[in-house]
Amino acid sequence: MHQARTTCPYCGVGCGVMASVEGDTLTAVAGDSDHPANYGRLCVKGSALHETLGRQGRLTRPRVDGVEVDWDTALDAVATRLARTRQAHGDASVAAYLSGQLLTEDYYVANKLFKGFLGTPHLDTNSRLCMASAVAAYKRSFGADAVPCSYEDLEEAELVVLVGSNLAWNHPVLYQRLRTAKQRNPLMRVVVIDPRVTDSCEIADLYLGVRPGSDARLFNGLLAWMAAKGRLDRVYLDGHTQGLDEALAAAREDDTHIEAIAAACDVDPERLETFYYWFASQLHVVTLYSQGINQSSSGTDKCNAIINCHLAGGKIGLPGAGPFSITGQPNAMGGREVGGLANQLAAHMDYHTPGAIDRMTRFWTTDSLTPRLPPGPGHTAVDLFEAIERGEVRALWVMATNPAVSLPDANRVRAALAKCPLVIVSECVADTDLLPYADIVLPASSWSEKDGTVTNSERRISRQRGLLPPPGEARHDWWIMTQVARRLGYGEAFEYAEPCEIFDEHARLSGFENSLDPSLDNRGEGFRLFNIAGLAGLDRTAYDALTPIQWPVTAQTPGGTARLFGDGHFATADGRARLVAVRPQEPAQALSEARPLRLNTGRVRDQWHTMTRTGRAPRLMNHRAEPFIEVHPDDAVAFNVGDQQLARLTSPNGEYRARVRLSTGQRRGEVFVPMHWTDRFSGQARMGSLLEVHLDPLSGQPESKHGAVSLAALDIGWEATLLVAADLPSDRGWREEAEYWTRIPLANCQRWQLGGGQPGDDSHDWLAWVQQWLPVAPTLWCDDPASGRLRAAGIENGRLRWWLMVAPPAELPGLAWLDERFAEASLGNGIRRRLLAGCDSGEADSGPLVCSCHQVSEKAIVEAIRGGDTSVEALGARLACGTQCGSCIPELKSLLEEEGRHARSDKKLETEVA
Ligand SMILES: Nc1nc2c(c(=O)[nH]1)N[C@H]1C(S)=C(S)[C@@H](COP(=O)(O)OP(=O)(O)OC[C@H]3O[C@@H](n4cnc5c(=O)[nH]c(N)nc54)[C@H](O)[C@@H]3O)O[C@H]1N2
Ligand SMILES: Nc1nc2c(c(=O)[nH]1)N[C@H]1C(S)=C(S)[C@@H](COP(=O)(O)OP(=O)(O)OC[C@H]3O[C@@H](n4cnc5c(=O)[nH]c(N)nc54)[C@H](O)[C@@H]3O)O[C@H]1N2
Ligand code: SF4
Ligand SMILES: [Mo]
Repeated sequence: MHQARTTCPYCGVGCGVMASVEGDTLTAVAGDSDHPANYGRLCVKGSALHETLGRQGRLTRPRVDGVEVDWDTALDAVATRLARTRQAHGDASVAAYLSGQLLTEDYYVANKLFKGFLGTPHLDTNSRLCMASAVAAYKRSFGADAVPCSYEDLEEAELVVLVGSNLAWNHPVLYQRLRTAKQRNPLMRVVVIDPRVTDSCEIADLYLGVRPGSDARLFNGLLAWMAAKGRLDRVYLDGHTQGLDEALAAAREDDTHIEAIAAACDVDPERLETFYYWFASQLHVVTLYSQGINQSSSGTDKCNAIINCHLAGGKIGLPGAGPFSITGQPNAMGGREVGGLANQLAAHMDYHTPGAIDRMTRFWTTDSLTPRLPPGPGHTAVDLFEAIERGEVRALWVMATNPAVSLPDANRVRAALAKCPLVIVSECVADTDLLPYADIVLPASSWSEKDGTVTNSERRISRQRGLLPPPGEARHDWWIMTQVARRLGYGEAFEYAEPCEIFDEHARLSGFENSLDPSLDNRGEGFRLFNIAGLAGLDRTAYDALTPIQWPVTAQTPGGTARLFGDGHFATADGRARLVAVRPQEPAQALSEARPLRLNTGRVRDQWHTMTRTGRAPRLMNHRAEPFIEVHPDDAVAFNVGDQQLARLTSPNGEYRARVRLSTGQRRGEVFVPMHWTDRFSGQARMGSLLEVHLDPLSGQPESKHGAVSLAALDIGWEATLLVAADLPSDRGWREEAEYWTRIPLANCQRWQLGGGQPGDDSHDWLAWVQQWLPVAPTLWCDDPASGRLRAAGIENGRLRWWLMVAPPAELPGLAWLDERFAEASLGNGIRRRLLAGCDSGEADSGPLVCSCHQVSEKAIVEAIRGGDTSVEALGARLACGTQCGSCIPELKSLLEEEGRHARSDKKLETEVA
């Protein structure tokens, strides 16, 4: 066994991971205590990483037109078909759609191949759905796509504003760092701005539950307030910025009275002014923003409205200060560095950067090859799929993303993919919603096998290390592309033997004709802030030993750079930052009588995107086992849906079916749904099918947070839970028959949650039904015709093969016990007798899991609280919940509060009665 350092492949925090490897197996993970992103911590997703690995469910052989082939045949097919398409329809008829989950080395090769040698500008990335607005705003203000801050700034701030970010769930380790810093510094304040009460509110001193989409008005109001109260930093503004007057004039076009802004944002005026006062009176302020800001039809402006306030107060370039766009994917930043966005070239050069195309051409020229870069930017993600629909783009290579799920109006995207003459998909897992559209499927290596670098949210470059051999014939993404390049005649430009050679070229390009001295006087035309020339020339050993480092890394800053713009010089031609005039816009998607509810979409704590990884770890399925619709209780009454009932959301584009969760943290008139469920996991729970396309005109980022939908109960006659042994075929029959289905992988069986039939119709013959779909006849059953309830089980050769309960899932027994029975080689008589009850003691389901690390249920926690535990620490001491990764601490706190409230109102009742 040996231990190796690598980096977590999930979120942009970029935690260092210590992996234990035994032979070909990664047996355990722990936080790397030396890594400056996490200092030893991991969140629940990170600590379950080893449970998501294994050969099962992986793609292991290339496939062409549905037939498994060897690599030579597959690569020949890719090369010939790409060449044929270009010959018949021109360079711009081929395109690539990439992802912030590729390593920098993969990304670099893709960009070089498509833009440099295939000569097409159409290469974009899922970062368009994620970071594009933040990038566009940084460039407008700073002249470069540069995040000024470090994680330490969160700890050193006096005020941290979380706006449009649910940090507690989506960047949990950073949230833990912030939480700890706040405990150490009682003067630190945290403000959360989000239409939804999220777990991040746990540490909030002030919460502003804004009307969705109203953030630009709120920050414009702040700018005007600072000006009115004499809180502008005139010295900083005069010395280092431009554009204050225009920005202020734009902010003053709307009524700047606190009451007017508060009304527009639908928040309490006093609370709003408190926030303004806190922001204006502290110097050390970090505003951390994410998808609640970016994913908007005016996201770039919203980012700039935030940046304006920081520039106006001189709250930037200092410890504990700055506008901090937190990135989502592990390598969203790396993609930005190599030119993964269609409007960029590479190494932070744009098409319009003077001399850039020529510089790139010279840099990529070899003895016998001259690249042919396109003259201008290509289609951004959503436009790209429209160009496919129109038949202009006729060949698409997708790597490490799933546009059939994650793009808005995803059903239309699917239709475009179905029409596209050539779809190539590089993917790790065998079963995704995208693969049915692929003509050529290429099996890619995955985390723990891949070798390269990623850049996290604070510009820190870390190594992901290849520790295990890829399964079967899976290959690294960069290798696949170099093989295709060779077949197309570009071999000489792609002669990489290993990732360190690609990284070296990337590092050299960053310093190529780039002024090395980042002082103002020396900034020539070609100056780019992104510069890692100090990391050029690393050989294999040095590359393997690379420790995490923040760019820029140059001869002057060999140890990296924690904070940018400390000298007040920005990357614009005159060195000054720009304040931008922002005119607040409403969400582009209008509400109407037919679609009265605002649709908010986002993430849950234990799942990652389309669940291709996290869906493989049963313990991550318990926090939110089914897709859901979060609804305010008053709306539930108005729309006639009940807690835990099945319901549907509709828009003209699609329908979404899931279970209702009532939540007072939800504003009235708004619903929230998770982004994670696909057709692999549920019948109709893809949020992307509900959204219409509305793009930010500056960044091309779609508005994924402000859809419009209607809500209604799903009219059905029955609900059932079916557990099926993992090795039995999961027949599609019951999926097609059900009005609602969700598949939930457990350790030893698959759980199917089903709903169907007509209300009031109880004529279903369940024993016949089960025999229709499963090869094992019912062995035990008990039913209650009066209530329509039934429980049954199928046993074969002493082994439990399936278990069925027809009743609402609220009546489920704890499934852990039953799941274990599926692993038993022979069920004893005593156990058989208890099977229908589904448990040892006749206990009901222990409910959702709160602590995924120690598998502690909500029910156990509530019992402990009722038994006298009054703090997170006490609960931890008794049940161990919250003691490992800490991700569930906000939920523990809210359970403590909730129970405390109940106890108080019970007491009140008692006194009143007395
Ligand atoms: N567990 C988990 N973590 C993840 C991911 C994951 O899939 N799962 N994905 C990663 C990725 S790629 C990303 S991009 C990040 C995203 O991280 P976040 O941006 O934190 O994630 P979201 O849940 O999409 O949205 C954040 C919040 O924006 C709020 N919001 C919606 N509309 C508005 C608005 O008009 N104004 C304001 N102020 N807020 C609004 C939502 O209610 C939500 O709470 O997470 C990363 N981390
Ligand atoms: N409505 C709505 N839509 C959204 C969002 C939202 O908040 N609301 N968020 C948006 C955001 S911020 C993001 S980042 C996207 C995410 O959405 P996607 O990128 O579509 O989701 P993933 O599930 O991460 O897709 C990654 C795929 O690549 C595969 N993969 C993983 N690693 C590798 C690799 O190394 N090589 C290859 N070849 N394949 C690999 C995985 O198995 C998986 O199928 O969704 C966006 N869409
Ligand atoms: S916070 Fe969690 S998901 Fe994000 S990098 Fe760290 S361990 Fe991975
Ligand atoms: Mo993202």
